[in-house]
Amino acid sequence: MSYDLVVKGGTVVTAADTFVADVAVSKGKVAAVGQVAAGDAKVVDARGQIVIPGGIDVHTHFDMPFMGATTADDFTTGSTAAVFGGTTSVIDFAIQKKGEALRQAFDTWREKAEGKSAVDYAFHMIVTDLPEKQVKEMDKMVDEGVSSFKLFMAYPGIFMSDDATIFRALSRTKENGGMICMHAENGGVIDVLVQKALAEGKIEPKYHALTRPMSAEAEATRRAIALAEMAGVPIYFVHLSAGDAMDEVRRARERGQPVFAETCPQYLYLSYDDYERPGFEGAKFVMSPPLRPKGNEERLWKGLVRNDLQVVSTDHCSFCMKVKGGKAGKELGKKDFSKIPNGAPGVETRMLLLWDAVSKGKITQNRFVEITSTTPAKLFGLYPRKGHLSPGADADIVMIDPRKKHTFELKNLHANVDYNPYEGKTVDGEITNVFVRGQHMVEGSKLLGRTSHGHFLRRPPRSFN
Ligand code: DUC
Ligand code: ZN
Ligand code: ZN
Repeated sequence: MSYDLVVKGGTVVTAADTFVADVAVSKGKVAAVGQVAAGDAKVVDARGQIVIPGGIDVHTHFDMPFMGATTADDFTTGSTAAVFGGTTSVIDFAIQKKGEALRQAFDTWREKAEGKSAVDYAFHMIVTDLPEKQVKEMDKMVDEGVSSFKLFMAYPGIFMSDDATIFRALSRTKENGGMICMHAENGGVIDVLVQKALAEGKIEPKYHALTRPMSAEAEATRRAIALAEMAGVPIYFVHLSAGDAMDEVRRARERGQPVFAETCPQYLYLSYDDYERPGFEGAKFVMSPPLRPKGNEERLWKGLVRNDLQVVSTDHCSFCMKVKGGKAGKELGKKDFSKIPNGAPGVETRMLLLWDAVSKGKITQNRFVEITSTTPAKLFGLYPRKGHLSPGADADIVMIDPRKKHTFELKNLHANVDYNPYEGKTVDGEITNVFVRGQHMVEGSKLLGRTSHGHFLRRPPRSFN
């Protein structure tokens, strides 16, 4: 058997096992895992390094218009940041404008991504408008490989759906095999709290967090779980931040309901205290849901260990602080926290932040692979093509040198954004090589592959109930 590439002698870590092996690649696919004769193949020495299936980030927003701004990263810069950070596939969000056909939103986002992504990409569809006559459009999207839909219980007037719309969408996924991804925060209550704070002259970034309490997330999570139960379908919670919301997920799972949830590194590593930074600094951390008080992160870590939470994604939604390239920044909200574009970067830092947790003994190596790659692939129809290193899988391979340390510095990161939430933080481990479908994309700090290498991934309907 002849191969194109052999990643030689590394410690292969999958969600299930850890073993020393070579990974042989032929025509972009894993051809063998074991001891192989490299022959004429290109050999990359992985001795002493960790070899894992490429990270899958199921929550990014590239080239997204939102709150009077547009995210700093388009598909080119966002996917370049992803691949340097050890993420080889992303699922981004196409957004349906009110009154628009879902198909139109899909076409718009395909155009934004086509030929401009270093990593493979798929889409969820953000549904903002779903009258009864449009419900069947969801089926067409599932047929096109967009088999998950995000709905919002927050952002009234922009994204928020009422319970009837949510129930309609959930019920339709029973017919078409789609999955609903839910942004669970009680938008009506939050709006009242925001208006009250502003009327009292409370305008600083920290009031973003103080007007979005944990119970607003827990209540919406509980309500969405009940709606999914009535519809008889699974549900997936995006960017779960609050321990109290996680408890709702845990209780539902203990009852046997198919409920899943992701959290994000910002909720594991940052806290409300970051809003108290001097001046307008707190705006860097304005995202929804907001960062929570110290102590909450320990509940989430426990939840990741116990499988109350199944995935860590990023919600990469990068806005610059200042105007850049004609795009407005977070300074839009200098005099009113409610006008700060919500979101923060994270796609490049996720894998190492989580590897650091392995090194510090918070999670095992296998759990690290499970929550960053294997389970995301399984829940969103990419498995076994993605999320695992076994013959027949795409050769999306990441090498981490566990003997090295890495310090996050804006000047070395690849996102097109003027700050980094983890600036100066040193973590254990360094990403040394990244391959996407066998193509050597990253070696150290060098980009070897093209930023047009990524393919659109059609995802099949859900295979579980
Ligand atoms: N949360 C954010 O922080 N940004 C984009 C949308 C969202 O739900
Ligand atoms: Zn959201
Ligand atoms: Zn998001």
